[in-house]
Amino acid sequence: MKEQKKKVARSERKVAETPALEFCGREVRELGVGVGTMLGACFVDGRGLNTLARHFISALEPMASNDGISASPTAASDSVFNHLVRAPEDPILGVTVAFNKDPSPVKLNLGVGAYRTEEGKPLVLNVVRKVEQQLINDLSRNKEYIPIVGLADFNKLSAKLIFGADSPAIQENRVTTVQCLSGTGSLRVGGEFLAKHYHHRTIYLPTPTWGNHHKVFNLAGLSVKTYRYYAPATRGLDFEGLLEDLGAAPSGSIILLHACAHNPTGVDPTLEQWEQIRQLIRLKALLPFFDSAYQASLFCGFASGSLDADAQPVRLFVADGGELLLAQSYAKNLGLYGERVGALSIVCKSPDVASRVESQLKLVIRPMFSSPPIHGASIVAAILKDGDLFNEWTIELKAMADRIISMRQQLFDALQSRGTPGDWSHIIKQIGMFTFTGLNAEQVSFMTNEYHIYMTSDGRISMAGLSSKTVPHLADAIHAAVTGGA
Ligand code: PGU
Repeated sequence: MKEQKKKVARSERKVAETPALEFCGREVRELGVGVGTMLGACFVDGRGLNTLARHFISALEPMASNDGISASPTAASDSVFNHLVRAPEDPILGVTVAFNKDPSPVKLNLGVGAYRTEEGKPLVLNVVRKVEQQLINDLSRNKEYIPIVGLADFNKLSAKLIFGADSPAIQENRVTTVQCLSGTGSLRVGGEFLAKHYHHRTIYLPTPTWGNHHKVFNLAGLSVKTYRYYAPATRGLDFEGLLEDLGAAPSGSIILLHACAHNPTGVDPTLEQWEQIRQLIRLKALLPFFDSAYQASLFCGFASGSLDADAQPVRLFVADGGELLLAQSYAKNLGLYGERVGALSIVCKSPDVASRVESQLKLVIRPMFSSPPIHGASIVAAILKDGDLFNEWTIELKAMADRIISMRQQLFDALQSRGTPGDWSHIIKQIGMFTFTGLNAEQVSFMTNEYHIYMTSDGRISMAGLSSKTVPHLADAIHAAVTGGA
């Protein structure tokens, strides 16, 4: 016992003498012995305790065996990140990186889906500028943290925008809406919520789809599978393939659906096809997860020109009383790309379930970004709340949409007039911001190298990045690419 006390004293001295940042092997080992002995001293001779002490020492062994370890960063000859390989650029956002590096005066960025004016400049909507001014002038506003779920007004109004003011689900308090970081953040929060709380962890994505979907849902903890969507031969919807694949998905699977203006193909089901999809999904108890990044009818080219028209597929699913998730983005329709404004809504069977779902969504959001930003959501809430501002918004939306539609026509005409081989009618048939041209990766890289035209390698071009001035240049490039230039 005496000897044990001496040992304890010795090792305590040793610990005290050990300079905190110089745990070379021996000190670490002795620290282990010391702690083990201390434990032994407290509980007298237990054999289990010797084992515990040995265990403690062996846990420290790998650290101790490397006598060269030093916590001093200056002493390390190599970076601790030296093993990292360079990651590839993002397939979409990386197009802008490459574009920015190109000094050519004729360069054209048709990669990212972001609206540009006829002069090729980014656009801040007048209604947004106006509301921002009002917000700045209102000295009663502050920059306090907002609740974990975001601004209450923003959430309510966002749900109304997509589900309709008279939506039974809203009236019955069966919808929970939480403000998230734009469309991407809303998808991610929804994905993590499902991975944690839903009994089936497989999500089916259309082929093709927005490339980030795969990464978002994988990292959220879901396993990702695909269903057929696009038929390259017809440049249309592979409706048979879609029904077959959804029909074969195990009951309970999550199905990602683009609410409108499918990215990248610009091909949407008709309302009748949507109704068939809905019936199948409900019959098989699949769980729909809508991605609504382009709600602005006008982008989608509906003749009605009403925001409600784009929401019709979603509303079909809400009307049947079933459950669903929906991620909403204000990046494109309000031009708030960098403000990162969006929302996740979950339509539930009852108000009680909706409120429990919301309580769990808070537990997903809190450790992810704690609470969302205030500025962009305040802009959206102000516009959605006020009839006049709302009308101003729809007028500006119409101007953006008209420009995109006119670009489609101009590009189509330019290819016709050059006699470019092939059927290019899909340019005017597809809807939304993008044309899925059918150009292959080789043709795309030819157009980039020879014509300084930047686009994603799948042949998608953002029509919103074109202008009357740049259409001829693009048409020349496509013509050269398909007539053997590439
Ligand atoms: N869902 C779809 C279908 C999208 O196309 C996009 C944006 C998002 C969600 C996410 O948008 P948020 O900005 O997070 O609201 N896709 C664009 C923008 C660039 C990108 O890849 O993020 C695109 O060009 O495909």
